[in-house]
Amino acid sequence: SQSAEVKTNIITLTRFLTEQEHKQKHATGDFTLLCHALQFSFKSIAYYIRRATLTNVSSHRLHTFHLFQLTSPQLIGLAGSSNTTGDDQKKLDVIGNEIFINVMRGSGKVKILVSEEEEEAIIFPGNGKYAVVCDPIDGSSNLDAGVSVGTIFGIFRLADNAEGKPEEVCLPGTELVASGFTMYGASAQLVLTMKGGDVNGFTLDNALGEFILTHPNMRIPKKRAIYSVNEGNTVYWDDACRAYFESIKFPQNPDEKPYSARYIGSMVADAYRTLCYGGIFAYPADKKSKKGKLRILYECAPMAMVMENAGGLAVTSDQRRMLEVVPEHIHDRSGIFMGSYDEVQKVTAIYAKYD
Ligand code: AHM
Ligand code: MG
Repeated sequence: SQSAEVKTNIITLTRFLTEQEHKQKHATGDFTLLCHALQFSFKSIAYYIRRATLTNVSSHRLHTFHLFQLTSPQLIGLAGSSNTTGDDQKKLDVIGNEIFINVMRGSGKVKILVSEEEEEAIIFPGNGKYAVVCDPIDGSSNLDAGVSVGTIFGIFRLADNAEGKPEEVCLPGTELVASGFTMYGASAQLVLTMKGGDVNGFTLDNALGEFILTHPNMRIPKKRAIYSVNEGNTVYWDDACRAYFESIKFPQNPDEKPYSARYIGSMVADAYRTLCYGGIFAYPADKKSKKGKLRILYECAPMAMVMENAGGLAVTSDQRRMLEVVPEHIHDRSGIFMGSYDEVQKVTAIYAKYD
Protein backbone atom coordinates (compact mmCIF):
# COMPACT_ATOMS: atom_id res chain seq x y z
CA SER A 1 0.00 0.00 0.00
CA GLN A 2 1.01 3.66 -0.34
CA SER A 3 0.69 4.51 3.31
CA ALA A 4 4.01 4.59 5.09
CA GLU A 5 4.20 2.04 7.82
CA VAL A 6 4.28 3.59 11.26
CA LYS A 7 6.76 1.91 13.52
CA THR A 8 5.26 1.60 16.93
CA ASN A 9 8.03 -0.38 18.55
CA ILE A 10 11.15 1.69 18.15
CA ILE A 11 14.23 1.40 20.31
CA THR A 12 15.19 4.78 21.67
CA LEU A 13 18.52 5.33 23.37
CA THR A 14 16.66 5.58 26.67
CA ARG A 15 15.09 2.16 26.13
CA PHE A 16 18.39 0.73 24.93
CA LEU A 17 20.16 1.94 28.07
CA THR A 18 17.44 0.55 30.31
CA GLU A 19 17.70 -2.84 28.61
CA GLN A 20 21.50 -2.79 28.97
CA GLU A 21 21.17 -1.93 32.64
CA HIS A 22 18.83 -4.86 33.24
CA LYS A 23 21.43 -7.21 31.80
CA GLN A 24 23.90 -6.16 34.52
CA LYS A 25 23.37 -7.99 37.79
CA HIS A 26 24.79 -5.32 40.07
CA ALA A 27 23.88 -2.19 38.19
CA THR A 28 23.06 0.79 40.40
CA GLY A 29 21.62 2.89 37.58
CA ASP A 30 24.36 5.50 37.94
CA PHE A 31 25.91 4.71 34.58
CA THR A 32 22.50 4.86 32.91
CA LEU A 33 21.82 8.26 34.44
CA LEU A 34 25.21 9.50 33.30
CA CYS A 35 24.39 8.37 29.75
CA HIS A 36 21.05 10.18 29.93
CA ALA A 37 22.91 13.35 30.83
CA LEU A 38 25.37 12.78 28.01
CA GLN A 39 22.66 12.39 25.42
CA PHE A 40 21.10 15.63 26.58
CA SER A 41 24.36 17.46 25.97
CA PHE A 42 24.53 15.96 22.45
CA LYS A 43 20.97 17.04 21.72
CA SER A 44 21.69 20.55 22.95
CA ILE A 45 24.88 20.89 20.93
CA ALA A 46 23.10 19.50 17.85
CA TYR A 47 20.36 22.07 18.33
CA TYR A 48 22.73 25.02 18.62
CA ILE A 49 24.74 23.92 15.60
CA ARG A 50 21.54 23.73 13.56
CA ARG A 51 20.49 27.14 14.81
CA ALA A 52 23.86 28.61 13.96
CA THR A 53 23.67 27.23 10.45
CA LEU A 54 20.25 28.79 9.96
CA THR A 55 21.45 32.12 11.27
CA ASN A 56 24.39 32.02 8.94
CA VAL A 57 22.31 31.27 5.88
CA SER A 58 19.70 33.90 6.56
CA SER A 59 22.14 36.66 7.40
CA HIS A 60 24.50 36.09 4.47
CA ARG A 61 27.34 37.20 6.71
CA LEU A 62 29.92 34.65 7.65
CA HIS A 63 30.96 36.77 10.60
CA THR A 64 27.69 36.15 12.32
CA PHE A 65 28.48 32.50 12.69
CA HIS A 66 28.16 32.79 16.40
CA LEU A 67 25.33 32.37 18.76
CA PHE A 68 24.10 35.08 21.02
CA GLN A 69 24.60 34.49 24.67
CA LEU A 70 21.62 33.17 26.51
CA THR A 71 20.83 35.80 29.06
CA SER A 72 17.61 34.22 30.24
CA PRO A 73 17.08 30.67 31.40
CA GLN A 74 14.56 30.08 28.63
CA LEU A 75 15.65 28.61 25.36
CA ILE A 76 14.84 31.77 23.50
CA GLY A 77 16.85 34.84 22.72
CA LEU A 78 19.13 33.10 20.28
CA ALA A 79 20.71 34.66 17.28
CA GLY A 80 18.33 36.78 15.31
CA SER A 81 16.20 37.82 18.23
CA SER A 82 15.99 41.44 19.38
CA ASN A 83 17.80 42.98 22.35
CA THR A 84 21.07 41.30 21.52
CA THR A 85 24.21 43.01 20.37
CA GLY A 86 27.39 41.73 18.81
CA ASP A 87 29.03 41.87 22.22
CA ASP A 88 26.83 39.05 23.42
CA GLN A 89 28.05 36.61 20.83
CA LYS A 90 29.63 33.42 21.90
CA LYS A 91 31.50 31.05 19.69
CA LEU A 92 29.90 27.71 19.15
CA ASP A 93 32.86 25.78 20.53
CA VAL A 94 32.68 27.78 23.73
CA ILE A 95 28.97 27.07 24.00
CA GLY A 96 29.54 23.36 23.36
CA ASN A 97 32.14 23.21 26.10
CA GLU A 98 29.94 25.03 28.59
CA ILE A 99 26.96 22.83 27.84
CA PHE A 100 29.05 19.74 28.35
CA ILE A 101 30.54 20.91 31.64
CA ASN A 102 27.20 22.04 33.05
CA VAL A 103 25.42 18.85 32.07
CA MET A 104 28.18 16.66 33.51
CA ARG A 105 28.20 18.63 36.75
CA GLY A 106 24.42 18.40 36.95
CA SER A 107 24.42 14.64 36.49
CA GLY A 108 25.99 14.19 39.93
CA LYS A 109 27.76 11.08 38.63
CA VAL A 110 31.05 12.59 37.53
CA LYS A 111 34.07 13.27 39.71
CA ILE A 112 36.60 14.25 37.07
CA LEU A 113 35.93 15.88 33.72
CA VAL A 114 38.58 16.40 31.07
CA SER A 115 37.69 18.61 28.12
CA GLU A 116 39.93 19.55 25.23
CA GLU A 117 38.86 23.13 25.81
CA GLU A 118 40.01 23.21 29.43
CA GLU A 119 43.67 23.34 30.37
CA GLU A 120 43.06 21.65 33.73
CA ALA A 121 40.88 18.71 34.62
CA ILE A 122 37.65 19.83 36.30
CA ILE A 123 36.95 18.19 39.64
CA PHE A 124 33.35 18.12 40.79
CA PRO A 125 32.45 17.88 44.47
CA GLY A 126 30.17 15.04 45.56
CA ASN A 127 30.62 11.33 45.20
CA GLY A 128 30.50 10.76 41.45
CA LYS A 129 32.18 7.48 40.54
CA TYR A 130 33.01 8.32 36.96
CA ALA A 131 35.53 10.28 34.97
CA VAL A 132 34.40 11.66 31.63
CA VAL A 133 36.82 12.74 28.93
CA CYS A 134 35.62 14.70 25.93
CA ASP A 135 36.26 16.92 23.01
CA PRO A 136 32.95 18.82 23.01
CA ILE A 137 33.20 20.13 19.43
CA ASP A 138 35.99 18.48 17.51
CA GLY A 139 36.82 19.87 14.10
CA SER A 140 35.55 23.32 15.06
CA SER A 141 37.73 24.96 12.38
CA ASN A 142 35.16 23.47 9.97
CA LEU A 143 32.18 25.17 11.58
CA ASP A 144 32.14 28.34 9.53
CA ALA A 145 31.81 26.29 6.35
CA GLY A 146 28.96 24.21 7.75
CA VAL A 147 31.04 21.03 7.58
CA SER A 148 30.21 18.24 10.03
CA VAL A 149 31.80 18.40 13.46
CA GLY A 150 31.34 16.08 16.40
CA THR A 151 31.64 15.39 20.11
CA ILE A 152 33.97 12.58 21.19
CA PHE A 153 33.61 11.09 24.66
CA GLY A 154 34.92 8.37 26.92
CA ILE A 155 33.79 7.19 30.36
CA PHE A 156 36.04 5.64 33.01
CA ARG A 157 34.87 4.10 36.28
CA LEU A 158 37.21 5.50 38.92
CA ALA A 159 38.70 3.39 41.69
CA ASP A 160 36.58 3.41 44.85
CA ASN A 161 39.24 5.34 46.75
CA ALA A 162 39.74 7.92 43.98
CA GLU A 163 40.25 11.40 45.40
CA GLY A 164 39.57 13.36 42.25
CA LYS A 165 43.11 14.10 41.12
CA PRO A 166 43.83 14.69 37.42
CA GLU A 167 46.40 11.89 37.31
CA GLU A 168 43.68 9.40 38.29
CA VAL A 169 42.21 9.80 34.83
CA CYS A 170 45.51 9.15 33.01
CA LEU A 171 44.30 5.66 32.14
CA PRO A 172 44.69 3.50 29.04
CA GLY A 173 41.73 3.04 26.72
CA THR A 174 41.44 -0.57 27.86
CA GLU A 175 39.96 0.88 31.08
CA LEU A 176 37.15 2.73 29.31
CA VAL A 177 33.72 1.44 30.31
CA ALA A 178 32.11 3.21 27.39
CA SER A 179 33.01 5.54 24.59
CA GLY A 180 31.71 6.96 21.38
CA PHE A 181 30.97 10.10 19.48
CA THR A 182 28.14 12.15 18.04
CA MET A 183 28.47 13.55 14.56
CA TYR A 184 26.50 16.67 13.82
CA GLY A 185 25.83 16.28 10.13
CA ALA A 186 22.66 16.25 8.06
CA SER A 187 21.33 14.48 11.12
CA ALA A 188 23.01 13.90 14.48
CA GLN A 189 24.46 10.39 14.61
CA LEU A 190 25.45 8.94 17.97
CA VAL A 191 27.78 5.96 18.01
CA LEU A 192 28.09 4.23 21.36
CA THR A 193 30.03 1.23 22.56
CA MET A 194 30.60 -0.33 25.95
CA LYS A 195 33.48 -2.41 27.22
CA GLY A 196 33.50 -5.76 25.43
CA GLY A 197 30.27 -4.88 23.63
CA ASP A 198 28.89 -4.10 20.21
CA VAL A 199 28.92 -0.76 18.50
CA ASN A 200 25.49 0.76 18.08
CA GLY A 201 24.44 3.76 16.03
CA PHE A 202 21.55 6.06 16.88
CA THR A 203 20.03 8.83 14.79
CA LEU A 204 18.51 11.88 16.42
CA ASP A 205 14.90 12.24 15.35
CA ASN A 206 14.47 15.98 15.60
CA ALA A 207 10.69 15.81 15.83
CA LEU A 208 10.70 13.30 18.68
CA GLY A 209 13.85 14.69 20.25
CA GLU A 210 15.07 11.14 20.74
CA PHE A 211 18.04 9.17 19.55
CA ILE A 212 16.66 6.11 17.73
CA LEU A 213 18.62 2.90 17.27
CA THR A 214 19.12 2.88 13.50
CA HIS A 215 22.46 1.06 13.14
CA PRO A 216 22.52 -1.90 15.53
CA ASN A 217 25.77 -3.86 15.85
CA MET A 218 27.87 -1.84 13.42
CA ARG A 219 30.74 -3.81 11.91
CA ILE A 220 33.54 -2.13 9.99
CA PRO A 221 34.24 -3.83 6.64
CA LYS A 222 37.40 -5.96 6.84
CA LYS A 223 39.02 -3.99 4.04
CA ARG A 224 38.26 -1.15 1.66
CA ALA A 225 40.44 0.87 -0.68
CA ILE A 226 39.88 4.29 0.90
CA TYR A 227 42.51 6.34 2.75
CA SER A 228 41.98 9.43 4.84
CA VAL A 229 44.97 11.52 5.87
CA ASN A 230 46.21 15.10 5.55
CA GLU A 231 48.57 14.54 2.65
CA GLY A 232 49.81 18.10 2.92
CA ASN A 233 52.03 16.75 5.68
CA THR A 234 53.84 14.28 3.40
CA VAL A 235 57.06 16.29 3.56
CA TYR A 236 57.18 15.73 7.34
CA TRP A 237 56.40 12.00 7.28
CA ASP A 238 58.99 9.36 8.09
CA ASP A 239 60.05 6.77 5.52
CA ALA A 240 57.70 4.04 6.73
CA CYS A 241 54.72 6.33 6.58
CA ARG A 242 55.60 7.49 3.08
CA ALA A 243 56.18 3.92 1.94
CA TYR A 244 52.77 2.88 3.20
CA PHE A 245 50.87 5.63 1.42
CA GLU A 246 52.95 5.12 -1.74
CA SER A 247 52.06 1.43 -1.65
CA ILE A 248 48.33 2.08 -1.71
CA LYS A 249 48.53 4.82 -4.33
CA PHE A 250 50.89 2.92 -6.65
CA PRO A 251 49.95 -0.74 -6.18
CA GLN A 252 52.61 -3.19 -7.38
CA ASN A 253 50.08 -5.84 -8.27
CA PRO A 254 48.40 -4.93 -11.62
CA ASP A 255 45.11 -6.41 -10.40
CA GLU A 256 44.89 -3.88 -7.58
CA LYS A 257 43.46 -0.44 -8.07
CA PRO A 258 44.90 2.59 -6.31
CA TYR A 259 42.98 3.70 -3.21
CA SER A 260 40.53 6.59 -3.19
CA ALA A 261 41.34 9.60 -1.01
CA ARG A 262 38.73 11.07 1.35
CA TYR A 263 39.65 13.69 3.93
CA ILE A 264 37.16 15.98 5.60
CA GLY A 265 39.52 17.27 8.27
CA SER A 266 36.95 16.62 10.96
CA MET A 267 37.95 13.47 12.79
CA VAL A 268 34.46 12.44 13.81
CA ALA A 269 33.19 12.68 10.25
CA ASP A 270 36.25 10.94 8.81
CA ALA A 271 36.01 8.21 11.45
CA TYR A 272 32.27 7.76 10.94
CA ARG A 273 32.73 7.32 7.20
CA THR A 274 35.57 4.89 7.84
CA LEU A 275 33.36 2.93 10.23
CA CYS A 276 30.53 2.76 7.69
CA TYR A 277 32.49 2.13 4.48
CA GLY A 278 35.80 0.75 5.73
CA GLY A 279 39.29 1.95 4.84
CA ILE A 280 41.92 3.70 6.89
CA PHE A 281 42.09 6.99 8.76
CA ALA A 282 45.46 8.29 9.89
CA TYR A 283 46.99 11.23 11.67
CA PRO A 284 50.59 10.08 11.89
CA ALA A 285 53.28 11.49 14.14
CA ASP A 286 55.74 13.33 11.90
CA LYS A 287 58.75 15.64 11.93
CA LYS A 288 56.57 18.66 12.63
CA SER A 289 54.16 17.07 15.12
CA LYS A 290 56.53 14.64 16.81
CA LYS A 291 53.76 13.12 18.90
CA GLY A 292 51.04 13.46 16.31
CA LYS A 293 48.19 15.93 16.57
CA LEU A 294 45.30 14.07 18.09
CA ARG A 295 44.89 13.68 21.85
CA ILE A 296 45.12 10.26 23.42
CA LEU A 297 42.54 10.54 26.15
CA TYR A 298 39.54 12.07 24.44
CA GLU A 299 40.23 11.65 20.70
CA CYS A 300 42.37 8.57 20.01
CA ALA A 301 41.32 6.14 22.76
CA PRO A 302 37.52 6.52 22.45
CA MET A 303 37.75 6.16 18.65
CA ALA A 304 40.09 3.18 19.00
CA MET A 305 37.56 1.46 21.25
CA VAL A 306 34.78 2.04 18.71
CA MET A 307 36.98 0.69 15.90
CA GLU A 308 38.07 -2.41 17.81
CA ASN A 309 34.57 -3.21 19.04
CA ALA A 310 33.36 -2.94 15.44
CA GLY A 311 35.98 -5.45 14.31
CA GLY A 312 38.66 -3.00 13.21
CA LEU A 313 42.01 -1.94 14.63
CA ALA A 314 43.74 1.18 15.91
CA VAL A 315 47.49 1.58 16.40
CA THR A 316 49.94 4.37 17.20
CA SER A 317 52.67 5.57 14.84
CA ASP A 318 55.07 3.17 16.56
CA GLN A 319 52.54 0.42 15.88
CA ARG A 320 51.44 -0.20 19.45
CA ARG A 321 47.82 -0.97 20.19
CA MET A 322 46.24 2.46 20.69
CA LEU A 323 44.03 1.28 23.55
CA GLU A 324 47.05 0.28 25.64
CA VAL A 325 48.71 3.67 25.60
CA VAL A 326 48.80 5.32 29.02
CA PRO A 327 48.92 9.10 28.74
CA GLU A 328 51.28 10.85 31.15
CA HIS A 329 49.31 14.04 30.99
CA ILE A 330 45.62 14.58 30.25
CA HIS A 331 46.29 16.42 26.98
CA ASP A 332 49.01 14.12 25.60
CA ARG A 333 48.97 13.35 21.88
CA SER A 334 49.69 10.34 19.73
CA GLY A 335 50.02 9.41 16.10
CA ILE A 336 47.18 7.13 15.03
CA PHE A 337 46.21 4.73 12.24
CA MET A 338 42.76 3.21 12.55
CA GLY A 339 40.05 1.52 10.55
CA SER A 340 39.50 -1.76 8.74
CA TYR A 341 41.36 -4.74 10.17
CA ASP A 342 43.24 -5.63 6.98
CA GLU A 343 44.15 -2.04 6.18
CA VAL A 344 45.71 -1.37 9.58
CA GLN A 345 47.57 -4.68 9.39
CA LYS A 346 49.05 -3.51 6.10
CA VAL A 347 50.39 -0.40 7.82
CA THR A 348 51.95 -2.45 10.59
CA ALA A 349 53.54 -4.83 8.08
CA ILE A 350 55.20 -1.97 6.20
CA TYR A 351 56.40 -0.25 9.38
CA ALA A 352 57.97 -3.57 10.47
CA LYS A 353 60.24 -3.41 7.42
CA TYR A 354 61.56 -0.01 8.49
CA ASP A 355 62.32 -0.92 12.09
P1 AHM B 1 40.63 20.28 16.94
O1 AHM B 1 40.50 19.41 18.15
O2 AHM B 1 41.42 21.53 17.20
O3 AHM B 1 39.32 20.53 16.27
O4 AHM B 1 41.57 19.47 15.91
C1 AHM B 1 41.29 18.14 15.64
C2 AHM B 1 40.98 17.99 14.18
C3 AHM B 1 40.42 16.65 13.85
O5 AHM B 1 39.02 16.67 13.83
C4 AHM B 1 40.96 16.39 12.49
O6 AHM B 1 41.14 15.00 12.26
C5 AHM B 1 42.28 17.09 12.49
O7 AHM B 1 42.19 18.09 13.48
C6 AHM B 1 42.59 17.74 11.21
O8 AHM B 1 43.84 18.35 11.28
P2 AHM B 1 44.58 18.96 10.01
O9 AHM B 1 43.88 20.22 9.69
O10 AHM B 1 45.98 19.17 10.47
O11 AHM B 1 44.50 17.95 8.90
MG1 MG C 1 39.75 18.00 18.92
